[in-house]
Amino acid sequence: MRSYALTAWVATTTALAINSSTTLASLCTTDYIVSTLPSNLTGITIDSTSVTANAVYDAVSTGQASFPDSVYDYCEVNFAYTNTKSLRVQVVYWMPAPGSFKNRYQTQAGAGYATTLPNTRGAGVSYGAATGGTDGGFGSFSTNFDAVALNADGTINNDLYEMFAYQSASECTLVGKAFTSNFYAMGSTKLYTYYQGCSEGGRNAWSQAQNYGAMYDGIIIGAPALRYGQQQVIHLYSNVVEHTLNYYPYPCEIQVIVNETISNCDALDGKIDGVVSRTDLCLLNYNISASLGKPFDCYFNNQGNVSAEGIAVAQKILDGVHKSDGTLAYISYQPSAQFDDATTVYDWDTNTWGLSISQKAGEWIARFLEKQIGATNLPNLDNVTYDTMADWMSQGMWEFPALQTNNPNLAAMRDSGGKILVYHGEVDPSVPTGSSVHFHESIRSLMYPGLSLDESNAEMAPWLQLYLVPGAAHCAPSGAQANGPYPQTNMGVMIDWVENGKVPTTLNATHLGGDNKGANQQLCQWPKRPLWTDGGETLTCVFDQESYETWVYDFNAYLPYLEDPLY
Ligand SMILES: *[C@@H]1O[C@H](CO)[C@@H](O)[C@H](O)[C@H]1NC(C)=O
Ligand SMILES: *[C@@H]1O[C@H](CO)[C@@H](O)[C@H](O)[C@H]1NC(C)=O
Ligand SMILES: *[C@@H]1O[C@H](CO)[C@@H](O)[C@H](O)[C@H]1NC(C)=O
Ligand SMILES: *[C@@H]1O[C@H](CO)[C@@H](O)[C@H](O)[C@H]1NC(C)=O
Ligand SMILES: *[C@@H]1O[C@H](CO)[C@@H](O)[C@H](O)[C@H]1NC(C)=O
Ligand SMILES: *[C@@H]1O[C@H](CO)[C@@H](O)[C@H](O)[C@H]1NC(C)=O
Ligand SMILES: [Ca+2]
Repeated sequence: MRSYALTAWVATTTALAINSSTTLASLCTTDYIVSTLPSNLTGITIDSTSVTANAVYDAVSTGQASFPDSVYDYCEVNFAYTNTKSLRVQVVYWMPAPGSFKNRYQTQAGAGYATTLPNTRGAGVSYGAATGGTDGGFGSFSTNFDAVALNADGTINNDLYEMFAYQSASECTLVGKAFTSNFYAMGSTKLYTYYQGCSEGGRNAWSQAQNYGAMYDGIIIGAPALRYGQQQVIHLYSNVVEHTLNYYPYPCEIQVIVNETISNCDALDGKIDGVVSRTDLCLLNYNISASLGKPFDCYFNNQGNVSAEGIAVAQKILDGVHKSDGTLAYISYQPSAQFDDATTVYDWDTNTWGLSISQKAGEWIARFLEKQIGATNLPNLDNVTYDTMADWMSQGMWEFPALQTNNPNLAAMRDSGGKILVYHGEVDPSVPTGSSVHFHESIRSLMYPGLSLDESNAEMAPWLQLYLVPGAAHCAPSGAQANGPYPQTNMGVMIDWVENGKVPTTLNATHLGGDNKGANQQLCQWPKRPLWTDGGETLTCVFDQESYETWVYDFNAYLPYLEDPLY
């Protein structure tokens, strides 16, 4: 491994005058890239022998929820560096053609236990942003965190845990910013810096805002898997309800309950379009026991009438996890969301529907909490109660505090001028929508104590905004509420906000499917809620106290959590 004397390479870089007519091919060579590697980053030693470069022309991205269809050229740059933990980390940077580069850098987050999603590179590149990803130091881009989280002796690999929780993303940005500036010979020109992710990527986006706020101009956060200790275990809740009540619903039965909820709550938002834009009004006005006795008929072993047991299971799931003393351990999904976690399997021996343990929760509990190397699920739910769930949530919260990612003190980000855009599907069946609302309210009450709701929201809106997306599922539209819009142009909105000072008042969204495919739709900024007037013609954004209060929770099953005044 060689390190390069800065002065020599600065000279080379500036000698190459880069402008919009410089070809991608002329920059996309290992020699040129080696000459532009940053050599003075604290704690980072880049291995210049590891550089690879590959020019790609007319790359096509289609069907992505987080950015519009696009065609673009880029240079894919790969190299490795060693960090202060002595980890060798592989990074990838997708560099737009010089004529399309717009002085922007973006780190693109991963999802699940992966730190990078290569097929979302266009989310940055199509907006003229050099876009980066990292392997987290896990050994390769195809190695996920869960595969390396435990040491051979069953203890947690603390270095890799910290890399996953927040550090690898920030290093990717640190290296990416410096490299981008050199690659395009930007000199002192401002490089706008962004981070974007959904789900685990949304959690990591929050980790960047909380720990490295001053590093970013804009962070786009979708359906974040924050409060990881609770979030991973909530996936097991539906199964524990089924097991406890000893009733495993027919898939068709639970689907009828959802469909009935959608059709009965559709109009509460003022527009009959198959979209429940107001799950809060649904919660206040609709009782799912109304579907008792409704016939269902999907296929031969999946037909009958909705039972009281099926309704009891669905209602208990919607109620959230309560301990035996009545305290609330965590919330659930909104009414009219799909019951993905409640999926049952058919047993051909007994001809009955039975337990199918959520793999997301089972792996987390078996591998991360119980430290079973290689475990991918729990074998059964013997003796698992709601109190056991709360204990698992507590254990995760205290053992992996960096993954909670719910530190509401964002002063560093705010004070350096950074902007944060949060969006969350109103019928997310994977990360409860209310978890993003609860965190928004934590930030508001910590950072603006003593101000009224209106006053504190007015203080926050210039730098932090939350939008719930009507009818949207987890990081994507929902097939069951296909007429809902989705905010596909968040990067465009963020660029306008950061670079042009255009503060959003509503969020730009598009119908990606359904009857009005292609049409534009604005979303209401929290705490305002959508309400259609003129028979569904006109969108108004309204506040009503009773609806608001359905979103406010007290997680009183826990001792006060150090970082979160609302726990
Ligand atoms: C590294 O060098 C560049 C000039 O090439 C300078 O702008 C930057 O501030 C330096 N970074 C550090 C961390 O010293
Ligand atoms: C829903 O209706 C059932 C049956 O009438 C009733 O027992 C239950 O308390 C109601 N639930 C709520 C939340 O009002
Ligand atoms: C469902 O209810 C109807 C009456 O509404 C009844 O005729 C039918 O037998 C029931 N089906 C099953 C599978 O119980
Ligand atoms: C469940 O609890 C019973 C009684 O405490 C105990 O005998 C049994 O071993 C437990 N089963 C498991 C799988 O832990
Ligand atoms: C639920 O509604 C969807 C349309 O969104 C339909 O395709 C499906 O067949 C319905 N399921 C049941 C069980 O009624
Ligand atoms: C808003 O969305 C529409 C499509 O619905 C799109 O044409 C427009 O460019 C978007 N605005 C921004 C700022 O990205
Ligand atoms: Ca509606």
